[in-house]
Amino acid sequence: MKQSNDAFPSRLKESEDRVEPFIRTDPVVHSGNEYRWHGPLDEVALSKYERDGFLWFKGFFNQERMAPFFDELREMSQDKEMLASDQVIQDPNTGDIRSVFAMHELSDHFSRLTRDPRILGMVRQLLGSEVYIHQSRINDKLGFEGSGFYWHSDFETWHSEDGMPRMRSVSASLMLTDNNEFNGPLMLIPGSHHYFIPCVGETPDLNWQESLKAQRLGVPDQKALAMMANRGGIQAPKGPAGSLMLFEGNTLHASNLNMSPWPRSNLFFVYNSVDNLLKEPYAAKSERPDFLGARKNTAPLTMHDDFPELA
Ligand code: 6CS
Ligand code: FE
Repeated sequence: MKQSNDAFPSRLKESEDRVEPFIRTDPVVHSGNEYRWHGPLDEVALSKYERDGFLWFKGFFNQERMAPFFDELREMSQDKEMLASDQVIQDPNTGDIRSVFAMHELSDHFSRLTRDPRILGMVRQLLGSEVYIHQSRINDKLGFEGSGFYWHSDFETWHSEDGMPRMRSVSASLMLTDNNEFNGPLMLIPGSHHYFIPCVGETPDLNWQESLKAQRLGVPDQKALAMMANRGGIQAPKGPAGSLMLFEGNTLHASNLNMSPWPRSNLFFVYNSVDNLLKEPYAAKSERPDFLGARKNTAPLTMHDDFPELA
C-alpha cells in the first residue's frame, strides 16, 4: 500500500513528476548513546564509515573458517525437501544452489557467525542499539555464469517492499572465495548513502520472485547514478576468502557478471536495529515472505564466540 506521508517516496508512477535525490536525515553512525563508545571500531574507522558508507576488512577471518559453510551448502544441494522450498534459488540450467535465504535459521554455523563478538560489536556501535537479522543468504556465484546485479540501494527495496521505516541497517558480506577484479566483485559508490534516490516504476505483485534473479525495478536513473559516481567514484575492494565487507543499508552497490572460471561465493547477512522494526510496505501491495524480511524472529542477538583459535 502507498503511504502518502512517506519520508522516502519511491516506486513512483511513470506519470508522476521525478523527485530529485535528497540528502538523508538519518544519522549514518547512530551514536546518541553509550553504544558508540563500547565497540571494536575506533574514531578513524567510525569516520571512514560515516564518509564512505562501508568498511572493508581484508582477511578478517582465516580461510579455514570458511570450509564448514561450503560443506553445508553441498549437503543442502542433496536435500530434495530443501531444494523444493521458496527460500532456495537454484540455477535454472544446472540445478545447483545459487542462494539460500534465512541461512541463519537453518545453520548453526551461520547463526553463530552472525553473533561473533567481533562483528556484532561493530554493528551495535554503528546502529547504536541492540540488533536482529533482517535477512540472510548464502550466495554461490559460479564461474562463467554468475549473473550480476544492477546498481541499487538495498534500503530502497527494504523500505518500499518490506516496510523498513528508517535508514538504520548494516549489511555484512563475508567472502567464502577470493574476491578479485575478474569474478564479479561487489562494487560500491562511496558517499552515495548520504542521498535517497526516489525511483520510478510501481512495484508489481510478487516482485521478489523476479527481483532476486535480476533487479530491474527500484533502481536509480542514470542521471542520479552519474551524479553519485562522479561525486564519489566507484570502489570494488579485493581480498582473500575470509574478508569481510560492512556496508550501510543505503549505499549504492552493484556486481558484474562473473566471466572468470572462479566462483564468487559469499555469506550475506543484514542487521537491523530493534528500534527500526518492519511496518507495512511503503510502496507495495503485500508483505514479502519472512525469509526476505524478518517479522517474527526479531529478538536482540546475543554474542557467541567460537573458534577463538581461528580468529
Ligand atoms: O531484495 C532484497 O532484499 C535483495 N536484493 C538485492 C538486490 N540486494 C539486497 C537483498 O539481498
Ligand atoms: Fe543489494
